[in-house]
Amino acid sequence: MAFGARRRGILFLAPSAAFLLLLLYLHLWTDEHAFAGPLLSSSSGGHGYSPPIPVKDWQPRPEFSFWSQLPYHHNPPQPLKPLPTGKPVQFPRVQAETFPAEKSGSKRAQRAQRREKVKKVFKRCWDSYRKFAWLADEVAPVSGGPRNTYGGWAATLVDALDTMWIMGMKSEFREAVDAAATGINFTTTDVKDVNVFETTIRYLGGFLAAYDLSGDVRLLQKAAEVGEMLYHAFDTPNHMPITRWDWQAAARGSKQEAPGSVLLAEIGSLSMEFTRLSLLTGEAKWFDAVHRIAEAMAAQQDETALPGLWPLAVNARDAVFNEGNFFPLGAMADSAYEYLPKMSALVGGQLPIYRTMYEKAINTASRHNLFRPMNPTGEDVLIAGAVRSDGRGKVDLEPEGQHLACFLGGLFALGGKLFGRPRDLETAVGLVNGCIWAYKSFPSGIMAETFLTVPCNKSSPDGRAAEDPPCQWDELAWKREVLRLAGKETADMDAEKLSAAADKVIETHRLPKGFSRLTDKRYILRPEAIESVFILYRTTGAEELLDVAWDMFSAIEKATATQLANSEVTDVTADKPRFADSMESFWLGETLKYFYLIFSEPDLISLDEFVFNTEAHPLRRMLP
Ligand code: DMJ
Repeated sequence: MAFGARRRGILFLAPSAAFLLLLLYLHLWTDEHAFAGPLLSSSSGGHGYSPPIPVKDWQPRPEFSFWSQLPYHHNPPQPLKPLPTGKPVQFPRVQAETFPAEKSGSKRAQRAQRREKVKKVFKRCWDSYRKFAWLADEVAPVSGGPRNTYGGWAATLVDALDTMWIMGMKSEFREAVDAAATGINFTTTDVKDVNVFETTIRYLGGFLAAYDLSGDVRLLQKAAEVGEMLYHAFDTPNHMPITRWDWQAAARGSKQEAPGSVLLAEIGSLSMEFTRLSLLTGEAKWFDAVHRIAEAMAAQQDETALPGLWPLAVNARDAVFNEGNFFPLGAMADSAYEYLPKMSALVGGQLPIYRTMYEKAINTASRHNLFRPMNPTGEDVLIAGAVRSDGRGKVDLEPEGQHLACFLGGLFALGGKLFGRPRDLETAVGLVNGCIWAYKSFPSGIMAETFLTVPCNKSSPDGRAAEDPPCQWDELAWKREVLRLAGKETADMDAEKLSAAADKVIETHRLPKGFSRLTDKRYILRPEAIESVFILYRTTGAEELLDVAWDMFSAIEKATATQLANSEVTDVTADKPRFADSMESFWLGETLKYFYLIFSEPDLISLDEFVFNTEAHPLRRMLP
């Protein structure tokens, strides 16, 4: 593997700068661990980041070289698509100009205290992982054992690396990097099928971000090892990936073909990590692989049954992205949309198709998927639902809310800033308020995984223009919907009977007002709500969001803390929710990171320097 392109770039620098860089480079390379910590100016976190360091030609450690030596059935296409290494454009500023809370000493002190509490929770979980599940994917937070859920390559360790760096846990970080460098082996696994998307966002994204922050070349080496492995999932006749990949068959050298049905999110959100890996190594094959997917999506975006959006399931075998009638924005579709503006930010606007795709998608989603849920206090909030379209004008909204879909508020805020779309910023506020409303509606203070609501009539594209009819609470309409969804006949009932019958269902299922059915009552330590609150805070500076975040954190900690760590809970309507003995790696990789960052100085991981992948791993943006 040649990393030569980046090294040659040094020759064009002014001689003195080149000499300094050379010294630095030699220093790092001769250091046994090549740890670049001293390059960073802050002791408390990751301020004062240095640019990525050019990397010596990379050879895998002999014991990890399997994937880089395994022959392809279908050689990488020639010519490869050229890397976007031109001049980045100047995007508008993403972060707010001012953060009023920062002007008050007491508020700064309060957020610093809150941040320490978040760190304490992180540290407790990390210590348990270290003690009971070192190098396993997860620690079971109640029973305490190790658990392998993502290939057995230490998912929690890799997902948590950059969080530790950001939290200033440098010795834990070093220990984890030492362990990763020698102890994580992507040439072996016990699982049959590997999820290419999860491996990309957690492992590849985790290593790349930890490298972007620390400059430790061993992390880039691990990222390239993951990249070498994953590239074999693209070794198909049309170079489209196999997203649920028979790893064992591929390792035996079997021929493979991409499946006829894959999830949109799983094929559409590999782009940021593969592109960053290519940019950091100078090796174009990873970028080529994902940019082909983006070009196919762009070519078919206007020809779907809901032009602008892609159906939930697409055909990778024939590269068909426009057949299907179901168009959600949450589970299984989400990050395909998330990566469109983020790719644009990552490559400094050099690949216009990402912005074009984003704007088309968001226009359609605003018109058809977003709606105002009827709620007792008349709060002006938005929820992102799913849509079925027959392609001939019949478009039906499924008014389901999902914790996963809460990422959209942050996305609208980011896209609104990057591309100068002020109306999207208003929509972002509505969407974030929708998730806050849902959190506040449940007795535990935490929103359920999925639920149904009653939509208000909407007359404007995103259901919240000034001319929209007021969304008035109609208790009987809500109760009627509760009974309908519970499968009860209401035609012959008068209002009193209907109300009494509904009350029984409401009591049995502990339905908060405005929620017509709880389709999944769990909370699995997901990040999306705090993610969007964090992004909205960084983009607007609105200080009330700090208290919102603290209420969320306190509720989550109260409901999920176990003796060892934090656990998924089975029912957020319960007074004391039961533990499910699971702590996914995103709790340390995402959720606690966003909580920590919102209570940090606003320039720690500035959105004008970094862009988060969907697993909250901050990747360095190309800047002019
Ligand atoms: C994470 O792995 C990522 O955020 C992904 O995009 C969605 N699911 C989880 C967290 O909920």
